[in-house]
Amino acid sequence: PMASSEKDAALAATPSDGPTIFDKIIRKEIPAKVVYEDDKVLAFRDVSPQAPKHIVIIPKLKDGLTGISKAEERHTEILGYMLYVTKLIAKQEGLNDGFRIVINDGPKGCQSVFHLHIHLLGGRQMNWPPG
Ligand code: D5M
Repeated sequence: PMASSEKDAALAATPSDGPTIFDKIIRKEIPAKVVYEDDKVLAFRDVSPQAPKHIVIIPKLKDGLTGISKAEERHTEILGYMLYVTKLIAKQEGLNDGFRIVINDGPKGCQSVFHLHIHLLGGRQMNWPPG
């Protein structure tokens, strides 16, 4: 289950369009375990893994995408591309028997970082319904 501190962090987080910790990761100002990078997206291991494999996939250009709830029609190309890259990473990570993709949005979705990101989770049996 999600550690309560993670949930508390999400509930305490203030939605904002300003820079986030992910900008520092993109600029390599703080270290991250990068598993995939190209000109449009960056993917790295989650610092607080909720599964044996837990990877965060982000667009390098936020372009107003603080979260999926802020998506506009101009974002459809990057959104589709992020899903495709997520599939490539799942394969790269050997998640051949299945995996979970999650996008948290807003306080009730436990979003804590306001730069759109896809969570890729795998390496164990996932459960449904999720917590
Ligand atoms: O997910 C935000 C996720 O970002 C959460 O699972 C922790 C992760 N995170 C936060 N800071 C870092 C750093 N510095 N490296 C790697 N991963 C990080 P949310 O969906 O907003 O709750």
